[in-house]
Amino acid sequence: MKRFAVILPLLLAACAGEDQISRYQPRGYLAEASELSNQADWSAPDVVEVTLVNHAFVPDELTFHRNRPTRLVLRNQSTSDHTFVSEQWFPTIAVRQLVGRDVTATTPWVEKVVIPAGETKELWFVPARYGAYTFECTVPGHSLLGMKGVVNVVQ
Ligand SMILES: [Cu+2]
Repeated sequence: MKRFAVILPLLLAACAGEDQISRYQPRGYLAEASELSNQADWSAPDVVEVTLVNHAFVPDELTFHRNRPTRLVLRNQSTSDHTFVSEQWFPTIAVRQLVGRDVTATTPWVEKVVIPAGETKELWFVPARYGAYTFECTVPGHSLLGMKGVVNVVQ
């Protein structure tokens, strides 16, 4: 038991990895992503803010409007790195850019967003498909501890 107490925090801190963004269309992803984000009016996007803590997204249910330019602000207020991933939903959005502390990546497709401890990332995108999708933190163990949620794309 003593050994677990030492190992568990190490496991939970590991494996956030790096952002996965792509200039090439990943399998199953929206083909017209570039066109959609280029045609969108970015002067007044919807802004949705989420706080990341150990181990939850607050709020854990997010609502976006189809075809509305959106800025998703992910604030990690915890002392560990976390990710924001939706295997079901990410293929259906057109990404404008991913903005971090010292990086702005402009690509139409994203597979994983990493939010380092204490930092904020912004995902600018246009939701292109209606539906309800799940998302989670992919650091091993975190979703089991409650770091998961639901995205709704509505009219
Ligand atoms: Cu996490």
